[in-house]
Amino acid sequence: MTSEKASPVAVVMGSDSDKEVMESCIKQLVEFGIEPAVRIISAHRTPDVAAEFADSAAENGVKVIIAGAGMAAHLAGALAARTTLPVIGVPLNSGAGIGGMDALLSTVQMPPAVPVATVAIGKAGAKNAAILAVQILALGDQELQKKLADFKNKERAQVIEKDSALR
Ligand code: RP5
Repeated sequence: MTSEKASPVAVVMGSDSDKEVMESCIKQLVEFGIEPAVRIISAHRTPDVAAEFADSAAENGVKVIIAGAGMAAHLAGALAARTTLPVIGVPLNSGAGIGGMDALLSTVQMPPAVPVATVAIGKAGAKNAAILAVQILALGDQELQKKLADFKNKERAQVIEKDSALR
């Protein structure tokens, strides 16, 4: 993992206990050739750092922010409140016994004017957050568009292969 590095994608998580799940996001970005800047920042425990990070993200070259957090997950929203960069929120299952529904609702239910593009709970969402970030960056990057097309074709081929194996 890297930190404080100029990268078009920043992956922020609320705690080091989120690291294992958010690794799926980081790994997927790296597969697309993007080494993200990775930070642990808590909307509740380090709100000053969250504000400073959001305020300076655009000038630091960040184009998309991915924020993963569990429980009353305000991280993505708190960052989105202070930047015009797109923010993708990954709700995490903190193990509080409600399967991540707490984080899902906290992340997705943003008020009008402050959107957070919320993906699924946990690893699947973390992976999709990376793909969505790449899709956003690919709007202005033909090389990334090609990588995305190859990725989708590979996914398609795998399903066809599994279907053939089953038949
Ligand atoms: C959230 O609370 C974090 O994102 C994490 O998912 C959860 C629990 O944090 P720890 O108590 O494990 O640091 O802020």
